[in-house]
Amino acid sequence: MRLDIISIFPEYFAPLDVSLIGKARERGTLDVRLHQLRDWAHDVHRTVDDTPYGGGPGMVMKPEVWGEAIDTVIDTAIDTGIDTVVGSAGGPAPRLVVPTPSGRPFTQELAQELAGEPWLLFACGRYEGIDSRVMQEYSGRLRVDEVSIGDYVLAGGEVAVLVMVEAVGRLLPGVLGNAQSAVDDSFAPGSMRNLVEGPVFTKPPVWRGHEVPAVLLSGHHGNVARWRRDEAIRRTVRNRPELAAELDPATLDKHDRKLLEELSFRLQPEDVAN
Ligand code: 6GU
Repeated sequence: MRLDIISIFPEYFAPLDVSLIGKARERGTLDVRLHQLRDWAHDVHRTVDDTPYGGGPGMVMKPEVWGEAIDTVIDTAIDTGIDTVVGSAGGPAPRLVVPTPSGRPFTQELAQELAGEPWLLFACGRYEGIDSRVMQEYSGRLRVDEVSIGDYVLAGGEVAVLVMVEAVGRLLPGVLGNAQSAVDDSFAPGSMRNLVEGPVFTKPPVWRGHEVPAVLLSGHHGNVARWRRDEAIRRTVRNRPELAAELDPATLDKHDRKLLEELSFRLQPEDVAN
């Protein structure tokens, strides 16, 4: 997968040199290219922002600089060896991802979808954001997604892009040492869907008087699986009641229902078609 990132702070992405993502880059699974947005500003101060039309606080990123930057990156398509996506000029084109607190939520589902793309281009806004005509312009030529990583406001998109690149990168074939790790994830599709993961333990069996739950030492795989699911349900009810409310009754057995009852958790009545 090729990843281009345009930012006024490319040094924010130093963490991409280390750990799983760093290894994936060394192996060539990930081709990450960082770009300094100011390289496409033409005045002596390399200005990338201006005051907002209509007034208000803060500054807005100028469309011309972004346009030149994105065009230049798109035009490097020839050296990607990508032939699965086709841009308007007939060549390969990236999917454009614009981090913004007003975007669609970044979820494990979106991470999975992005992991299937051959080429992503992240455009990191700062200040009050990028002039909206930039997204309008490229929507005509590329798939464009404005994406938020949560309901809080960051000073810029850089950290959000680090989050997305790590979430997407670990899903690429061969990036995780253990392929099952991604299958077991909280929020991964499957039987544990909509449940967060329960607690985990390793040796020693007793630490500062705290014992590892006996069932995990029992070697009884069925009981272990049952216990893990119970703990996942307890945690989901306690920490993520809004997720628990979405549990599909068809995915719950008698034991699950009894546990939810003990936790005084009421399942939502099934939506009835009208
Ligand atoms: Cl993607 N960007 C910024 N600046 N703030 C955010 C965000 C993104 N997601 C949540 N807050």
